[in-house]
Amino acid sequence: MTTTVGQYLSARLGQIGLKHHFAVAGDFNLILLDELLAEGSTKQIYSCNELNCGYSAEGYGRANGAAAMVVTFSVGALSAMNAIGSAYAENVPVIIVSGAPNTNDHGSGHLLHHTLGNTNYGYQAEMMRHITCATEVIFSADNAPQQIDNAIRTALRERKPAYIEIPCNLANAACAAPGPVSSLLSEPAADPASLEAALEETGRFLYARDKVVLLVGSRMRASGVIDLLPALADRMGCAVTVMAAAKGFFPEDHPAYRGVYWGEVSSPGAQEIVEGADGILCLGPIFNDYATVGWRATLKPENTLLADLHGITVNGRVFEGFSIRQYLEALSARAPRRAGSAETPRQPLPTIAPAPRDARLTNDEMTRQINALVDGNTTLTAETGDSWFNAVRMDLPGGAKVESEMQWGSIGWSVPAALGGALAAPDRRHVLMVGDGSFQLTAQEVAQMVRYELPIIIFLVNNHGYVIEIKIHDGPYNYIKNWDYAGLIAAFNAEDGHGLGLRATTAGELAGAIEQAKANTRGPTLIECDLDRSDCTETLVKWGTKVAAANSRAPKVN
Ligand code: TPU
Repeated sequence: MTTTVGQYLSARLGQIGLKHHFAVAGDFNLILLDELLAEGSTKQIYSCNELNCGYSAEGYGRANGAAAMVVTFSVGALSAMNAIGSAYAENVPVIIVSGAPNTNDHGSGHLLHHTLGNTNYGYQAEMMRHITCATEVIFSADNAPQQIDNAIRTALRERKPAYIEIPCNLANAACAAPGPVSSLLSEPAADPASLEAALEETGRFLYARDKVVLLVGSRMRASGVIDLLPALADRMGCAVTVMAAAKGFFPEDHPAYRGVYWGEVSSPGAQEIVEGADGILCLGPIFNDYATVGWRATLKPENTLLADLHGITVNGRVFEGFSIRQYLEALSARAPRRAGSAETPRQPLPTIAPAPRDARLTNDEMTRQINALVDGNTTLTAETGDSWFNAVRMDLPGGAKVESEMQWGSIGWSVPAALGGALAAPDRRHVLMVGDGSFQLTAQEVAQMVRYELPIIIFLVNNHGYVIEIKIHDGPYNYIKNWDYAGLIAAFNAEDGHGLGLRATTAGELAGAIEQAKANTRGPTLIECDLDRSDCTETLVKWGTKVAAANSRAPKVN
């Protein structure tokens, strides 16, 4: 029972539930790509460059639970590192596989192309080690099965990216065939003593408090247990809020929902509920400077229970040895009713009155129309910039999903990530909001949406500059060259594409463009929304001022 190293990898990717892998070809990975095609468990999807390839995989992994990508040595892998950093920061298991020099060239003193120009070829793995949870450099086909399995298993358990390096002359070398995939997928059993102690301490915490609230954070996506939250909320009867990066992680039409908690820029009433609570169950939160509005929205540790992916902290004690799934499943069966916080009703979001059809397009009107487009089957991807704030203020139907990248915050992420998400979940409607500045980083990936006929609706928010940066700290570096964004689509279509590029300067033009986008099922529709540069959300300005103040704190003097 033998296979080849490349086909072993290919079979494993299919067995863990992938239907696609992303790739950019290069001479160090061509044989590997052939092996993946020959085994055929996953479809090969091509990216314009390795950064986009990584972001596409990251977006795919969010929707599908894991993803894989294949790049060539150095010139490919080093470009992908920003995206792998994103997958690490955002807890997405992306398996990055790099082709590598022929085994005979390692340690030979041979100088190879695509390298730094010295003869030590270990540097790429050393760099990857810092941004992955497992780094496997394969030097013998015999060891490849264990090494591939270890990388994939660790990525799935840690919810982080993992790195596999395959020399170009080993991709088609013979190795043992795969064993049962359960060895990669099975979750370690919870330590019963630690889990029981954690639940008892949780009980002591909850019984001593009247106003308990659930605060859902973005690491809950990685936990794969978002679906457990409504049952926990029903049992406890308490209010539920979400952090900005977890917008949409709890159904907004559920009676317990009280909005987004984001310090001073929270949804109406949410700050009072969270900061007025004496028990806050923080589920998978990331309390960074952005989430705390420049360290201003910090919760009292004595009032919080912190549940993370592999343990909890409560009443000054730490319990580990179980997953957040195991903890929440057990808690949902025995948590006490704590309905005090739910007595405060949800305050409605400010409504935006429809603009007349011939009125100049505004940020408010654009957001109102996009919100109306979002149904329970929509995934809305929101790029860094005012798109975050526009997504956060939307009123979402149950089932709608939002994807944002608020920990890593790398502009350009959203275009390839939306492509990855659309491939992973073809039955959903995919809507992308991206600013002009961000779009310029990864714009060419729209060509792959054309190629793969993905009907993603792109709202290109042309507010003529890096408005989020203008609000944080202004300078000449925040003003960019304007492009004919809608016009790009004709170039990407070339002779055979079905993409649509439209431009809206009035409310009526936007409404018409959205109707055309809905009808265009064989490719992306990019709607360039032309806005005044000064036209942005109030929350962006308020938040930007506070984050800028935190950034400009003077150094402490001893
Ligand atoms: O809505 P708006 O105008 O703020 O969005 P746009 O036009 O996409 O501008 C985003 C501006 C921005 C920058 C330049 N936001 N963050 N940055 C800093 C930055 C630079 N490079 C990377 C890769 N990521 C970043 N976040």
